[in-house]
Amino acid sequence: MSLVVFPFKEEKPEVLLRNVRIALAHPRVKEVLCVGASEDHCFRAVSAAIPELSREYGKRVTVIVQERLGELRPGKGDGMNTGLKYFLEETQHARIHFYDADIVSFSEEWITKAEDAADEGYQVVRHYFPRSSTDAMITWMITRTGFALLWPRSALPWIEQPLGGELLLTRAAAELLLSDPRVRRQSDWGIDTLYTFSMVAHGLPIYEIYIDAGKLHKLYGALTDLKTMLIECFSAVQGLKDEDVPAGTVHHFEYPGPVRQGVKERVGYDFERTLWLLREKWTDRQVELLELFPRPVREGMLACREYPRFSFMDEDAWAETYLVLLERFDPADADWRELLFKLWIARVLQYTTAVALRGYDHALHYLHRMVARYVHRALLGGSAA
Ligand SMILES: Nc1nc2c(ncn2[C@@H]2O[C@H](COP(=O)(O)OP(=O)(O)OP(=O)(O)O)[C@@H](O)[C@H]2O)c(=O)[nH]1
Ligand SMILES: [Mg+2]
Repeated sequence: MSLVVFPFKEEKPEVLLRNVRIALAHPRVKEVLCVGASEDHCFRAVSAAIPELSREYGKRVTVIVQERLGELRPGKGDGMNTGLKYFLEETQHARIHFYDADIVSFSEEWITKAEDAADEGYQVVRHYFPRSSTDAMITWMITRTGFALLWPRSALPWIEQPLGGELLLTRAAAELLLSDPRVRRQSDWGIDTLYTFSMVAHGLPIYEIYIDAGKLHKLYGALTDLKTMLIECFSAVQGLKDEDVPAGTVHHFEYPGPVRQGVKERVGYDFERTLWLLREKWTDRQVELLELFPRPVREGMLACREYPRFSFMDEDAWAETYLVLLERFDPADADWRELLFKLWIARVLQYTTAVALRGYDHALHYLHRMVARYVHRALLGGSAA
């Protein structure tokens, strides 16, 4: 039997409660836990609804505030780790599922598919979804790029959606993750990176299941939200750069189905607003930091102060930029944070205009090949043709 956990922060209670009901109705689910960032409006609404839900389904439903377990900004990481800790210390269930609370396309199928794969003996089951070619720019340009450059022989670069928050763990896998100090300290947005890293570093067999319906959820608000996420996701990779990851993890994935037109046509971000971020918030210190980067990157970025530029930030320029960032980036320094944000924006805009504009199929093929070329580069130097 399984526990389903929803970490949440300021979500719409009706969306979360709908998802709680779907989980409670599933025959494999014995208990549902909601872990709130604080006692916010959503927390109070869910707490009030629990006694009735519990009666209706005859199953235990609990809502708790996350514990302070980590060392970085208290965020989603503390939420997920609180869920893991509850699972291991307060229950005897065999498996734990995590799902984001804001998903409006959640269904029984998500739980069933994960349980089926776990029945086959996989210790970790991860959900992955069709995404538009301009979505997931942190995943592709930060996480998968970093995994390929740093651990080219491991399974890490090949995980489809390493930042996905939808996954199943067996009890043994949960124990390994929570006892990994690198996981426990990661209280912020870096938690997804750390779960993925730790499961591969521990050699756990992984199955990625494909959810055709897609993950429809709350859209990004201000770009500042994304900025924090970007910085925390990059810092998470950077903090691991000297760690070893063995090759040889069992990693299987379900072949994706045809992608619906709506997903293919979705534009992931506001191009015009993003363009102007390249011109903003420059300081003398950022200009100085640019000295550390290869000439085309330095000169291109300097020119952005006058007029947004990005065509210089192609795949190879980004790899070289990324390697400098891995050595020198300082998350405690506001100028470094702003510079990382702008460098990444240049990369995303270059990719959008040079690749994504050519169409969905071309773009997705490109992104997968890009990761493969980074793996090749890390193993053999230079870039593969
Ligand atoms: N407990 C807890 N949950 C959080 C916190 N921050 C975010 N969450 C939840 O984590 C889940 C993912 O957060 P989102 O803001 O939806 O992240 P996203 O931008 O959709 O990320 P992707 O799904 O990877 O695209 C949601 O259920 C949030 O409510 C936090 O500080 N504590
Ligand atoms: Mg979301």
